[in-house]
Amino acid sequence: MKIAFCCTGTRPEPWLEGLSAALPQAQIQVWESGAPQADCAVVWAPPQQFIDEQPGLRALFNIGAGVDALLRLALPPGLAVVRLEDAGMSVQMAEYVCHALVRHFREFDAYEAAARQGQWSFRKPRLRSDFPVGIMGLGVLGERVARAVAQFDFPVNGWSRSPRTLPGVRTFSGAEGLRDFLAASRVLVNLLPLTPETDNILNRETLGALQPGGYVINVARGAHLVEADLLALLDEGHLAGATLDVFRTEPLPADHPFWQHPAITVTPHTSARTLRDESIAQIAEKIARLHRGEAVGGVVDVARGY
Ligand code: NDP
Ligand code: OXD
Repeated sequence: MKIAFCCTGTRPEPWLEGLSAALPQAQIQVWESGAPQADCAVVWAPPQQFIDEQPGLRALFNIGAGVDALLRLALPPGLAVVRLEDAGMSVQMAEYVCHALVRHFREFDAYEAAARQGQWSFRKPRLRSDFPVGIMGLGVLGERVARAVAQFDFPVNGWSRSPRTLPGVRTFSGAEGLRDFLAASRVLVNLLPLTPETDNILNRETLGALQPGGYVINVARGAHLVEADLLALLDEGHLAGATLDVFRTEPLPADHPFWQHPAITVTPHTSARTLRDESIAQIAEKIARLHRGEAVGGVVDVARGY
């Protein structure tokens, strides 16, 4: 079995070492133009040239959960695209979202500022029933986040494409359920895949439909958010703030207004990192299954976009 490794921005050596240890019978090589044909590939944002020069590939194993960058390429029909399923990301996402939510709800920023002034001053406790949390996307990551948020006794709403049932979560689905989902939510967590249907989905209309004093936590993709609409709704006071981990342009340009905005917290696409050992174990297991002719999980529906 021949495996090509083509991951932009990733140091290949530890991946090759880990994959070789997990799949001792495989030949694994970093792809370069003119390399021999491989049976499958481990990829992150590969160039179109890689796809074009490797027509014999049966499967692409993406070292991330989101496949939007991969699906922008012209892929031959029949080439399976397999994404990471959790692989240690859901717990990271749960802690990131709970941290952002609790920091906002408990006004820890204000306490921190007061402490810097040497002030021992209490703030009036807020009711968690006044902060219903809406989670867009109830997949591998969204479901884990919904469960974690529910543990803190916040009311939790969830929105997905198809109807879902989750204990402790009020669920909504489809375009027809979106308006009611938003109206029932004050804190909005985005964990949708980026697809033609979800591009620009966080805009004036949808964010404006949140309860007053809304708070946005975007941990999915920058292209979900219409940045000017977020800024306008913050200026108008409809939204109270945002924690943003993903951006249309990454790294976020130095002169971008988000950096200095007092109500926006910026992190550098770090809410759930790809963990190498967990990812290698998952991908190696799937490659072995595929080689034995068995079914694997996480195969992307290319037409649907996730
Ligand atoms: P999944 O594919 O497991 O879940 C996607 C969820 O979104 C499903 O519940 C799906 O609905 C729902 N959904 C998709 N399209 C629509 C739509 N048009 N309307 C309503 N709901 C929709 O993905 P993951 O949970 O694994 O990952 C989600 C995203 O998180 C990734 O695509 C990636 O962009 C982002 N991500 C960000 C990271 C970061 O560090 N910032 C790290 C990892 C991922 P249904 O259940 O009906 O299929
Ligand atoms: C992912 C990511 O999709 O890191 O896995 O954003």
